[in-house]
Amino acid sequence: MAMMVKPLLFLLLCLLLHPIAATNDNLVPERREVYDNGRIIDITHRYTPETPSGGDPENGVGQFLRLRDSMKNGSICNGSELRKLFVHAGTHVDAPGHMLDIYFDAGFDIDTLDLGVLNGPALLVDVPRDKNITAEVMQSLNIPKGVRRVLFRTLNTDRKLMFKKEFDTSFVGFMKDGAKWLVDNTDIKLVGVDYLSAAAYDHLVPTHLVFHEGREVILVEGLKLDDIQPGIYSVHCLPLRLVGAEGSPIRCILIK
Ligand SMILES: *C1O[C@H](CO)[C@@H](O)[C@H](O)[C@H]1NC(C)=O
Ligand SMILES: *[C@@H]1O[C@H](CO)[C@@H](O)[C@H](O)[C@H]1NC(C)=O
Ligand SMILES: *[C@@H]1O[C@H](CO)[C@@H](O)[C@H](O)[C@H]1NC(C)=O
Repeated sequence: MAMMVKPLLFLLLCLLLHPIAATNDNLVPERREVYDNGRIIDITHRYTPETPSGGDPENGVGQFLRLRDSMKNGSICNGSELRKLFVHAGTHVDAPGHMLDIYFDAGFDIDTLDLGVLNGPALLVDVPRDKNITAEVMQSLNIPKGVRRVLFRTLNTDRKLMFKKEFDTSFVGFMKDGAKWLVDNTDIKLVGVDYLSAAAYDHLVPTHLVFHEGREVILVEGLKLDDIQPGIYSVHCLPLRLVGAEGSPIRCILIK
């Protein structure tokens, strides 16, 4: 017994005296989906070379990160650079200029998005799995007036489309009449969806136009909504302040 205690004490002493050595023994970073015992849920997908992108349909975003300065090569620090990241890849947000050139030219870029809309109480709902989001589907969801932020979970989540690097055009999204119904009949200003586009592929442009025309609705796309109970949360989304860009990667979390 005593023979075991001594080395243990020694080890403990070493750990106390050499905090850096101590952390070096345990160099396995933790990657999490939830924080603080589940109170904070990360609804952002990781950005990796395999992250799907409508701009690079076959191959995902590819090698968008590069180690420009490397300590292994004598630099005083490691320094990575972002090289080529389509701003509508992975979890991202659209600005009104995405499909309305007049708004692009006028400067309605990511930096002008209302953080008040991107942050606040939000409802996570399940959409019937056998349809795209039409006016009829929107009506059937019975989203109460006054609800300003809704995250729509669809078949895309079940199909794990965001985990596949190839862009899949058969994803579920809003049909033009669904978007119009939402704009005309609800108070929803933040529309969150679980694939790269809020608009179904067949209605890509007309649906985006309906959403973006009024410059009030913000589309957050490519959210990670797996394994979360439907209901009310507090959503917090922060895009990068990309001046001149009509899209941006965005970090979104839900708080219970
Ligand atoms: C960056 O720096 C750390 C510390 O020296 C080193 O362990 C790591 O391997 C470096 N990364 C690369 C890719 O050079
Ligand atoms: C270090 O430099 C060599 C030679 O220029 C290069 O081949 C290698 O990729 C560099 N490594 C890193 C991590 O930058
Ligand atoms: C939704 O629309 C897309 C075309 O935009 C289609 O490929 C897909 O099958 C539709 N999904 C459902 C569930 O109806």
